[in-house]
Amino acid sequence: MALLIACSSRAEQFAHEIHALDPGLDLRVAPDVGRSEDIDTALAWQPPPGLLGTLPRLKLIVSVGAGVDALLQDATLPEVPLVRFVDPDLTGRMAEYIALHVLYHHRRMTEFRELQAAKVWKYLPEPAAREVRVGLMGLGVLGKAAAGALRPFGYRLSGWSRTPKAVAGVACCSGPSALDAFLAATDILAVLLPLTPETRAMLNRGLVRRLARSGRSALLPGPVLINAGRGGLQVDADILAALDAGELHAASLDVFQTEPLPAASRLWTHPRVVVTPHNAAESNPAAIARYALHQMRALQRGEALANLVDRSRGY
Ligand code: NDP
Ligand code: OXD
Repeated sequence: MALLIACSSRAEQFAHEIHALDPGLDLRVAPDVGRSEDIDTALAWQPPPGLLGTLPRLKLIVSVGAGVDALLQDATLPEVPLVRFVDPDLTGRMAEYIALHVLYHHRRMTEFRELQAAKVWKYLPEPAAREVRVGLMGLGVLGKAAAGALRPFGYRLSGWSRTPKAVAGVACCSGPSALDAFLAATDILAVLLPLTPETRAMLNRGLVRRLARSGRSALLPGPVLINAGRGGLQVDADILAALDAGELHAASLDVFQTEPLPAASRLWTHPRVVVTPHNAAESNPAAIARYALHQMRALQRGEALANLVDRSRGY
């Protein structure tokens, strides 16, 4: 029984960590697959297309990412159980990222940075956190953790998901019919949705126009978008057009339609955009190693697998 690491980056790091935990394990690193019949588990992140489909005894795929959209795009991906990465280290990092960027925009840091560059000493009105409406798109593992990180500040939290949810301190709603009301009551939109056929290109100009622009939080100059889900959720050109038209005040984007973000993209230089390199919540190699071995052993003992992906839903 062998474990194959099929990852486009950090494969040697994962191998090092797994070997440290289980030196006796038959561990292979793609492209050195060896006898393909030996492999029952694959740890995967952007594996070479088609590779996993050539493993005749593969029984489990462990995704290095929490999001599995890229894996599911491979039509040759074997129909074996696929588990995604869910881990307190990753969850904590994402909660930090969302809290950091909500605070950044609530406290009008975009404008303070501009004022600093111009050496202008100027006060700007800032609403209290209790007046700012933060809408979380996606109330899964990461959306709930983000809510937990934001709650102590007193923000008015709401959340939108596919199916009904109950999250302490969050006004929850679900499904397409609830989306308009959710957006209309959102000043800062934080997106933690998976990329699926239903969610692709959702963050477009039409959606931005449905965000709140007035009311108790009119002290904020306009709506803000934070996207740490997937780049395919957003239409980069629409975000830029909405920013230029003043329909969107600012954005923090960790993910992009094309990654790395091409040098020619105006998102790099737009004064109201914060760009981060898809690092909102990186998977920690030691945690990945523990997780992959835990899932592999559960499989071998015939135990239930945690965090199974529902392929029909796409997440
Ligand atoms: P989960 O599967 O736990 O949660 C996904 C949430 O999205 C659920 O609440 C789900 O609804 C909701 N959802 C899915 N489809 C729809 C839809 N059509 N309409 C409304 N809501 C929908 O995922 P995680 O929270 O663990 O991760 C979310 C995403 O974050 C990942 O898929 C990945 O793309 C991204 N990510 C990004 C990282 C980064 O560094 N930028 C790092 C890690 C993850 P329901 O609860 O009803 O199922
Ligand atoms: C993930 C990611 O899905 O890092 O875990 O994007």
